Amino acid sequence: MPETATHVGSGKVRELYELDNDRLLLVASDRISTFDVVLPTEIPDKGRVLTGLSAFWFARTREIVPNHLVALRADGRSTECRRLEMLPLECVVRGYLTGSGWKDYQATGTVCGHRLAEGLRDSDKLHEPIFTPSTKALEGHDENIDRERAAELVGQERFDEVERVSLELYGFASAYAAERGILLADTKFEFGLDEAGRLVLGDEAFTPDSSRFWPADEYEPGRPQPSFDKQFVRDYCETLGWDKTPPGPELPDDVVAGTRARYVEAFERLTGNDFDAYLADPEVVLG
Ligand code: Q0Z
Repeated sequence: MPETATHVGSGKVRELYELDNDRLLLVASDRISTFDVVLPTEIPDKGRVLTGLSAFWFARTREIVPNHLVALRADGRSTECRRLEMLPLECVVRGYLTGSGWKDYQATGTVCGHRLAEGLRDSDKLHEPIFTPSTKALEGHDENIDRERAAELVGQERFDEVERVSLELYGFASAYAAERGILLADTKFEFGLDEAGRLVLGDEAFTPDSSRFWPADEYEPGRPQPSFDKQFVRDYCETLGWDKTPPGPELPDDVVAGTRARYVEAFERLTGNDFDAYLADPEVVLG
Protein backbone atom coordinates (compact mmCIF):
# COMPACT_ATOMS: atom_id res chain seq x y z
CA MET A 1 0.00 0.00 0.00
CA PRO A 2 1.42 3.47 -0.81
CA GLU A 3 2.31 5.41 2.28
CA THR A 4 0.43 8.50 3.35
CA ALA A 5 2.15 11.65 4.52
CA THR A 6 0.35 14.37 6.44
CA HIS A 7 1.41 17.91 5.75
CA VAL A 8 2.49 19.48 9.06
CA GLY A 9 4.31 22.68 8.10
CA SER A 10 5.38 25.12 5.44
CA GLY A 11 8.48 27.23 5.31
CA LYS A 12 9.03 29.91 2.69
CA VAL A 13 10.53 27.40 0.29
CA ARG A 14 10.17 24.00 2.01
CA GLU A 15 7.40 21.70 3.16
CA LEU A 16 7.30 19.34 6.09
CA TYR A 17 5.26 16.10 6.25
CA GLU A 18 4.74 13.49 8.93
CA LEU A 19 5.55 9.94 7.79
CA ASP A 20 4.88 8.19 11.11
CA ASN A 21 5.39 8.82 14.83
CA ASP A 22 9.16 8.84 14.53
CA ARG A 23 9.82 10.25 11.07
CA LEU A 24 9.23 13.43 9.10
CA LEU A 25 9.74 14.17 5.40
CA LEU A 26 11.43 17.46 4.55
CA VAL A 27 10.83 18.50 0.93
CA ALA A 28 12.80 21.33 -0.67
CA SER A 29 10.93 23.12 -3.46
CA ASP A 30 12.48 25.11 -6.31
CA ARG A 31 11.07 28.35 -4.92
CA ILE A 32 13.50 31.19 -4.28
CA SER A 33 13.20 34.19 -2.02
CA THR A 34 15.00 37.49 -2.28
CA PHE A 35 14.75 40.46 0.06
CA ASP A 36 12.56 38.08 2.13
CA VAL A 37 9.93 37.75 -0.61
CA VAL A 38 9.23 34.44 -2.40
CA LEU A 39 9.24 35.07 -6.14
CA PRO A 40 6.63 33.67 -8.57
CA THR A 41 9.34 32.10 -10.77
CA GLU A 42 11.10 28.89 -9.69
CA ILE A 43 14.77 27.94 -10.20
CA PRO A 44 14.77 24.41 -11.65
CA ASP A 45 16.57 21.91 -9.37
CA LYS A 46 17.28 24.45 -6.63
CA GLY A 47 15.57 22.17 -4.09
CA ARG A 48 17.69 19.23 -5.25
CA VAL A 49 20.90 21.24 -4.91
CA LEU A 50 20.02 22.26 -1.35
CA THR A 51 18.91 18.78 -0.34
CA GLY A 52 22.09 17.24 -1.80
CA LEU A 53 24.33 19.76 -0.08
CA SER A 54 22.63 19.25 3.25
CA ALA A 55 22.96 15.47 2.97
CA PHE A 56 26.63 15.85 1.96
CA TRP A 57 27.34 17.86 5.12
CA PHE A 58 25.28 15.60 7.37
CA ALA A 59 27.32 12.63 6.14
CA ARG A 60 30.62 14.43 6.82
CA THR A 61 29.83 15.93 10.22
CA ARG A 62 28.30 12.94 11.96
CA GLU A 63 31.42 12.47 14.05
CA ILE A 64 31.06 16.03 15.33
CA VAL A 65 27.36 15.61 16.17
CA PRO A 66 24.66 13.10 15.16
CA ASN A 67 22.00 14.39 12.78
CA HIS A 68 18.41 13.70 11.81
CA LEU A 69 19.08 12.26 8.34
CA VAL A 70 17.52 8.82 7.88
CA ALA A 71 17.31 8.56 4.08
CA LEU A 72 17.63 10.62 0.95
CA ARG A 73 14.81 9.89 -1.48
CA ALA A 74 15.34 9.11 -5.17
CA ASP A 75 13.68 12.40 -6.18
CA GLY A 76 16.77 14.17 -4.76
CA ARG A 77 14.69 16.81 -2.97
CA SER A 78 13.16 14.86 -0.07
CA THR A 79 14.85 13.89 3.17
CA GLU A 80 13.40 11.37 5.59
CA CYS A 81 14.42 12.46 9.04
CA ARG A 82 14.09 11.51 12.68
CA ARG A 83 11.50 13.51 14.52
CA LEU A 84 13.15 15.55 17.25
CA GLU A 85 12.12 17.85 20.07
CA MET A 86 13.47 21.06 18.53
CA LEU A 87 15.27 23.58 20.74
CA PRO A 88 13.75 27.10 20.69
CA LEU A 89 17.04 28.56 19.47
CA GLU A 90 18.46 29.47 16.09
CA CYS A 91 22.15 28.60 16.39
CA VAL A 92 24.04 31.10 14.23
CA VAL A 93 27.81 31.17 13.76
CA ARG A 94 29.47 34.15 12.11
CA GLY A 95 32.99 34.13 10.71
CA TYR A 96 32.46 37.48 8.97
CA LEU A 97 30.63 40.62 10.06
CA THR A 98 27.58 41.31 7.90
CA GLY A 99 23.78 41.38 7.89
CA SER A 100 22.17 41.82 11.31
CA GLY A 101 25.56 41.30 13.00
CA TRP A 102 26.99 44.28 11.14
CA LYS A 103 23.89 46.34 12.02
CA ASP A 104 24.12 45.46 15.73
CA TYR A 105 27.88 46.14 15.74
CA GLN A 106 27.39 49.59 14.20
CA ALA A 107 24.77 50.45 16.82
CA THR A 108 26.46 48.99 19.93
CA GLY A 109 29.96 47.65 19.16
CA THR A 110 28.64 44.23 20.14
CA VAL A 111 26.87 41.25 18.54
CA CYS A 112 24.83 39.02 20.87
CA GLY A 113 26.97 40.13 23.82
CA HIS A 114 30.33 39.68 22.05
CA ARG A 115 32.26 42.95 22.19
CA LEU A 116 34.23 43.17 18.98
CA ALA A 117 37.33 45.17 18.06
CA GLU A 118 36.78 48.79 17.04
CA GLY A 119 36.90 49.92 13.45
CA LEU A 120 35.55 46.81 11.77
CA ARG A 121 33.97 47.22 8.31
CA ASP A 122 31.03 45.51 6.61
CA SER A 123 32.09 41.95 5.66
CA ASP A 124 35.36 41.98 7.63
CA LYS A 125 36.59 38.58 8.73
CA LEU A 126 36.31 38.19 12.51
CA HIS A 127 39.42 37.23 14.45
CA GLU A 128 37.49 34.20 15.65
CA PRO A 129 34.07 32.88 14.63
CA ILE A 130 31.38 33.83 17.16
CA PHE A 131 28.20 32.07 18.26
CA THR A 132 25.28 34.51 17.89
CA PRO A 133 22.00 32.80 18.76
CA SER A 134 18.60 34.16 17.84
CA THR A 135 14.99 33.28 18.49
CA LYS A 136 12.20 32.96 16.00
CA ALA A 137 10.23 36.17 16.35
CA LEU A 138 6.47 35.65 16.12
CA GLU A 139 6.49 37.47 12.84
CA GLY A 140 9.22 38.58 10.52
CA HIS A 141 12.90 38.35 11.36
CA ASP A 142 14.71 36.34 13.97
CA GLU A 143 15.76 38.35 16.99
CA ASN A 144 19.42 38.25 18.06
CA ILE A 145 19.85 37.43 21.75
CA ASP A 146 22.81 37.38 24.12
CA ARG A 147 24.23 34.23 25.72
CA GLU A 148 22.46 34.87 29.04
CA ARG A 149 19.04 34.96 27.33
CA ALA A 150 19.92 31.90 25.21
CA ALA A 151 21.01 29.99 28.34
CA GLU A 152 17.67 30.85 29.98
CA LEU A 153 15.86 29.33 27.01
CA VAL A 154 17.66 25.96 26.91
CA GLY A 155 19.60 25.74 30.19
CA GLN A 156 23.28 26.55 30.75
CA GLU A 157 24.62 23.06 30.03
CA ARG A 158 22.70 22.71 26.78
CA PHE A 159 23.73 26.22 25.80
CA ASP A 160 27.39 25.37 26.33
CA GLU A 161 26.93 22.22 24.26
CA VAL A 162 25.21 23.89 21.28
CA GLU A 163 27.78 26.68 21.27
CA ARG A 164 30.71 24.27 21.27
CA VAL A 165 29.16 22.01 18.61
CA SER A 166 28.07 24.93 16.41
CA LEU A 167 31.56 26.44 16.42
CA GLU A 168 33.09 23.06 15.61
CA LEU A 169 30.68 22.48 12.71
CA TYR A 170 31.36 25.94 11.31
CA GLY A 171 35.11 25.54 11.64
CA PHE A 172 35.02 22.26 9.75
CA ALA A 173 32.74 23.36 6.91
CA SER A 174 34.16 26.87 6.45
CA ALA A 175 37.71 25.52 6.08
CA TYR A 176 36.53 22.89 3.60
CA ALA A 177 34.53 25.42 1.55
CA ALA A 178 37.30 28.05 1.54
CA GLU A 179 39.65 25.52 -0.09
CA ARG A 180 37.04 25.26 -2.86
CA GLY A 181 36.66 29.00 -3.42
CA ILE A 182 33.52 29.58 -1.36
CA LEU A 183 33.47 31.62 1.84
CA LEU A 184 30.81 30.58 4.36
CA ALA A 185 30.30 34.00 5.92
CA ASP A 186 27.82 32.72 8.47
CA THR A 187 25.43 29.84 8.99
CA LYS A 188 22.39 28.84 10.99
CA PHE A 189 21.71 25.47 12.61
CA GLU A 190 18.64 24.08 14.28
CA PHE A 191 19.19 21.38 16.85
CA GLY A 192 16.79 19.03 18.56
CA LEU A 193 16.86 16.30 21.17
CA ASP A 194 16.23 12.63 20.50
CA GLU A 195 14.22 10.32 22.77
CA ALA A 196 17.25 9.89 25.01
CA GLY A 197 17.84 13.64 25.32
CA ARG A 198 20.89 13.59 23.07
CA LEU A 199 21.68 16.64 20.97
CA VAL A 200 20.98 16.04 17.24
CA LEU A 201 21.52 18.39 14.28
CA GLY A 202 18.23 18.84 12.42
CA ASP A 203 16.78 20.92 9.61
CA GLU A 204 19.33 21.73 6.87
CA ALA A 205 23.07 22.18 7.08
CA PHE A 206 25.37 24.57 5.17
CA THR A 207 22.99 25.26 2.31
CA PRO A 208 22.89 28.64 0.59
CA ASP A 209 19.47 29.20 2.21
CA SER A 210 20.81 28.67 5.74
CA SER A 211 24.22 30.29 5.16
CA ARG A 212 25.78 33.17 3.27
CA PHE A 213 27.95 31.82 0.44
CA TRP A 214 30.41 34.34 -0.98
CA PRO A 215 32.73 33.84 -3.98
CA ALA A 216 36.22 33.92 -2.43
CA ASP A 217 37.82 35.46 -5.50
CA GLU A 218 35.57 38.54 -5.23
CA TYR A 219 35.94 39.02 -1.48
CA GLU A 220 36.61 42.66 -0.63
CA PRO A 221 35.72 43.87 2.87
CA GLY A 222 34.28 47.36 3.34
CA ARG A 223 31.17 46.69 1.25
CA PRO A 224 28.39 44.12 1.09
CA GLN A 225 29.63 40.99 -0.75
CA PRO A 226 28.00 39.51 -3.83
CA SER A 227 25.98 36.39 -3.04
CA PHE A 228 27.36 33.24 -4.68
CA ASP A 229 23.86 32.00 -5.55
CA LYS A 230 21.38 34.89 -5.57
CA GLN A 231 23.33 37.83 -6.98
CA PHE A 232 21.79 37.67 -10.48
CA VAL A 233 18.33 37.73 -8.92
CA ARG A 234 19.17 40.67 -6.66
CA ASP A 235 20.79 42.62 -9.49
CA TYR A 236 17.81 42.01 -11.77
CA CYS A 237 15.36 43.08 -9.03
CA GLU A 238 17.37 46.26 -8.44
CA THR A 239 16.98 47.22 -12.14
CA LEU A 240 13.19 47.17 -11.75
CA GLY A 241 12.75 49.74 -9.01
CA TRP A 242 10.65 47.11 -7.18
CA ASP A 243 9.82 48.23 -3.60
CA LYS A 244 10.63 44.75 -2.17
CA THR A 245 7.13 44.13 -0.89
CA PRO A 246 5.01 41.22 -2.18
CA PRO A 247 4.28 40.25 -4.82
CA GLY A 248 7.79 39.83 -6.19
CA PRO A 249 8.59 40.06 -9.89
CA GLU A 250 8.74 37.22 -12.42
CA LEU A 251 12.32 36.42 -13.45
CA PRO A 252 13.40 36.37 -17.12
CA ASP A 253 14.84 33.15 -18.57
CA ASP A 254 18.47 34.35 -18.58
CA VAL A 255 18.31 35.24 -14.86
CA VAL A 256 16.77 31.83 -14.11
CA ALA A 257 19.44 30.02 -16.15
CA GLY A 258 22.31 32.00 -14.63
CA THR A 259 21.02 31.44 -11.12
CA ARG A 260 20.51 27.71 -11.68
CA ALA A 261 24.08 27.49 -12.96
CA ARG A 262 25.39 29.16 -9.78
CA TYR A 263 23.53 26.71 -7.52
CA VAL A 264 24.87 23.79 -9.54
CA GLU A 265 28.37 25.26 -9.42
CA ALA A 266 28.22 25.55 -5.62
CA PHE A 267 27.02 21.94 -5.40
CA GLU A 268 29.77 20.62 -7.69
CA ARG A 269 32.59 22.63 -6.07
CA LEU A 270 31.63 21.65 -2.54
CA THR A 271 30.66 18.01 -3.03
CA GLY A 272 33.11 17.18 -5.83
CA ASN A 273 30.24 15.36 -7.57
CA ASP A 274 28.73 16.09 -10.98
CA PHE A 275 25.21 17.32 -10.44
CA ASP A 276 23.97 14.91 -13.14
CA ALA A 277 25.40 12.04 -11.09
CA TYR A 278 23.38 13.30 -8.12
CA LEU A 279 20.20 13.39 -10.21
CA ALA A 280 20.84 9.80 -11.35
CA ASP A 281 21.56 8.61 -7.79
CA PRO A 282 21.27 11.10 -4.91
CA GLU A 283 23.15 8.80 -2.54
CA VAL A 284 26.43 9.69 -4.30
CA VAL A 285 26.75 12.60 -1.87
CA LEU A 286 26.70 10.35 1.18
CA GLY A 287 30.16 9.03 0.31
C1 Q0Z B 1 11.88 21.56 11.28
C2 Q0Z B 1 10.58 23.69 8.97
C3 Q0Z B 1 10.19 22.89 6.74
C4 Q0Z B 1 8.56 24.18 7.78
C5 Q0Z B 1 10.13 21.51 12.56
N1 Q0Z B 1 13.84 16.56 12.55
C6 Q0Z B 1 12.86 17.41 12.96
N2 Q0Z B 1 12.08 17.08 14.00
C7 Q0Z B 1 11.11 17.91 14.42
N3 Q0Z B 1 10.85 19.06 13.84
C8 Q0Z B 1 11.58 19.48 12.78
C9 Q0Z B 1 12.62 18.65 12.31
CL1 Q0Z B 1 13.61 19.05 10.99
C10 Q0Z B 1 11.24 20.79 12.20
N4 Q0Z B 1 11.15 22.67 11.09
C11 Q0Z B 1 11.45 23.79 10.20
C12 Q0Z B 1 11.00 22.98 7.87
C13 Q0Z B 1 8.98 23.49 6.68
C14 Q0Z B 1 9.35 24.28 8.93
F1 Q0Z B 1 10.61 22.20 5.71
N5 Q0Z B 1 10.09 22.66 11.86
